[in-house]
Amino acid sequence: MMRRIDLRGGTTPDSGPVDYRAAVPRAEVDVEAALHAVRPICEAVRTRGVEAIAELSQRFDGVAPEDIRVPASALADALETLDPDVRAGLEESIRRLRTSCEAERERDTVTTYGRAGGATVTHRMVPVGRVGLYVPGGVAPLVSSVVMNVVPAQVAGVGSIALTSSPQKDHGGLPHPTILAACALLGVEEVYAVGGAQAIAMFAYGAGPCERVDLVTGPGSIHTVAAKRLLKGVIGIDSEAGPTEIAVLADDTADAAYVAADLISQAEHDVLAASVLVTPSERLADDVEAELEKQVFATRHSDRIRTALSAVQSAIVLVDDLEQGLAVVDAYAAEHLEIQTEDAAAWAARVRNAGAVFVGSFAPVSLGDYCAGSNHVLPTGGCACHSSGLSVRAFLKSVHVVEYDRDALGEVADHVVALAEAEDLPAHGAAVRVRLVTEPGS
Ligand code: HSO
Ligand code: ZN
Repeated sequence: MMRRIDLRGGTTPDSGPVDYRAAVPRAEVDVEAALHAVRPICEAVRTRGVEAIAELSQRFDGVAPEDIRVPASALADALETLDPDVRAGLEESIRRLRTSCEAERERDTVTTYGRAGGATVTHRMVPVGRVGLYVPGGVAPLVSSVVMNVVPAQVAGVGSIALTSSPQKDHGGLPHPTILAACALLGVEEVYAVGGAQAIAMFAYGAGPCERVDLVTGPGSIHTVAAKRLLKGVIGIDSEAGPTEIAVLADDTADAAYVAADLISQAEHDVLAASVLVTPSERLADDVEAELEKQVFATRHSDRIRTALSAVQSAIVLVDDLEQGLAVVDAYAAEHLEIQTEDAAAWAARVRNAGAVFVGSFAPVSLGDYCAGSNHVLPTGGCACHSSGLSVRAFLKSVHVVEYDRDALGEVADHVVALAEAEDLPAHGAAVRVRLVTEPGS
């Protein structure tokens, strides 16, 4: 079902560095074409607000609610009728994520300078004022994404949180009731029934009852990704989240049934999802193939999964050893990386590029999708080499606060003047000198 890429024997001492990133291709995601499509949508929302949103919702979702703001009664009703097992799962997910977010929240830092300590620079951490959170509601209502977006924003101390998800025809033009219930559980009261690029534009420009936001986060379709890219600058955005990816680095000690189950779990999301196994063990590769056949046959979304696993972005990559395997997965920079090897923790400690690393046999990606305590909004498409998953930090910014007294300023004055002269900006130096030529108040 999965094609094989054989990289064995590819690293002789003088063959030079191998471009492993190119060796494992990714799905073709044409953001340029999507940019072209979303430009007029964003412009329509900017100029015509809710009227344009209604037309677009009708066109793309087949339904346009009378009012884009979800009424409080609908949130309360959704929580009331929520399946108790789902409620218990959400509560555990919230509890675990909140605990790790609280531990992670950065504190202010204060650095002191000067012989008498009369100078300080403080990095004061300030939450973003207002955020717009996007939760996909299309193919599957990703209720867990409500938790993953809201909890870090709340722990950061964001004062104003709005959330949006596409209107559902089957639910009277409201977002999926489980999504509404999760909002109610988390105390999010400002919820909109708007999806796609028009939702991102609504957040960026404001429309009807929705005031503009400072920052938009959350995963979404290619159209929401394109809209975020287009409107970056008008709003801040988190890293782009495209089709989901799992890479597994495994050796002979791995259980083929576990590896296959995990490759399947992420392929379940999307025909564009990528599942990649990197292993030095041909025996494991064969066993995983056999397990895939068995397990895919028995699962509900087997068509979608089979398509994703046999597509160009999924592969079993054979390597000489785990050292080469590590180089491959590091170059690939997967959204999710599982290490199922002997000494898994030691290999995991050497990984530099991955959205999240899952260590050993009992930490599958689907644990992280819901209840590990980590966040599942993670960089895809190789962006893990420069970006991080969603966290409290995404909702905080720092303000640098500079406090110097006269003596402390005097200690550094000559340096400021010299640097200002070097830039031919003497007035900069003068603004320091003027404070030091005479005693204060004389
Ligand atoms: N694996 C997805 C998140 C998700 N899975 C939500 C299930 N629900 C991207 O990290
Ligand atoms: Zn998932």
